[in-house]
Amino acid sequence: MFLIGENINIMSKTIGSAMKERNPKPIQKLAQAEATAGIDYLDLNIGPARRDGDELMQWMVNVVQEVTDKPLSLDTTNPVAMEAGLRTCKSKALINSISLEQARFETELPMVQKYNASMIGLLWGAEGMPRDANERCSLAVELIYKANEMGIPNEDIWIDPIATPISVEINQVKACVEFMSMLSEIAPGCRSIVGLSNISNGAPVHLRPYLNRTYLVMLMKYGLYSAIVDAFDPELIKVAKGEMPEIINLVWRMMDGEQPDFTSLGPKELEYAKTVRVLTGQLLYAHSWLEI
Ligand code: THG
Repeated sequence: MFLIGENINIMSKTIGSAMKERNPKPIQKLAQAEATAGIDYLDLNIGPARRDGDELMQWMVNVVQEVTDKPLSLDTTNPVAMEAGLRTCKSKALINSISLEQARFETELPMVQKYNASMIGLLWGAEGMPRDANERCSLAVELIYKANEMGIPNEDIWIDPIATPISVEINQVKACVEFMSMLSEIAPGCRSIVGLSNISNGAPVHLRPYLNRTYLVMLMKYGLYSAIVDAFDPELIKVAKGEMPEIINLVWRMMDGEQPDFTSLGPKELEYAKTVRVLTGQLLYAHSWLEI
């Protein structure tokens, strides 16, 4: 499993102001910490970057490349900034992301070719968020077709079905898992990715890791290729690397319909088992789900 660190992000207070002030130190410190934590790619999220976006992205890429050789995932809605970043990357970059919004794919699909990059194909349609797994499939087919037409091979397309918060709606949480189980059939050779922390948006901060970890294991059942994650959750990284096989086994068995005897489970197993119940919709989500 490929892990992409989410932490260099304009939404973060320290990083946001470091970007604004062009102060490299906090950004470099975070990049090094993510690399040490076991992350494979670093996501650089500069947001819409309407003013001086190209200069900012180029500066960010240079600042990060001074301290690490990790490949970069570039996240901005500004295509001029995207191209400036791609020009500056030393290793094969990942464009985060290209959707079916016309303005986006018309300008950015050619960049995948030109810079020999990979792309995240975000399943966001002309009418916004897909409502279920089938709509995700149609969007995936359409997007892959357009990319293939431009000469982009499937292995450079990382499909993102868009993970959504459990605190908002369970059906979308299930649809994302269901889609993942269908992807290898509809798009052989394509890769997959999710923004994992989306699942726990709106949950109390100290409880977010339980949702993130369990949802990751659930998606891994269907061969999830990569995830954008919080680099500073060591247990998440462990489980992603397959280092907790007994936990992975328990989650997968529950997804196949097995109901384990909760009184026989250890405390760590219980955390995951209880969280599977809410993420599969067997139990309605409430912030107190671990106490039930
Ligand atoms: N798909 C793709 N890209 C994505 C997402 C996706 N990029 C953005 C997002 N979703 C994934 N990245 C994050 C980054 C941060 C958080 C969630 C998802 C987050 N941050 C904390 C917060 O906002 O409360 C803390 C921020 C801080 O202070 O550091 O939750 O789905 N392709």
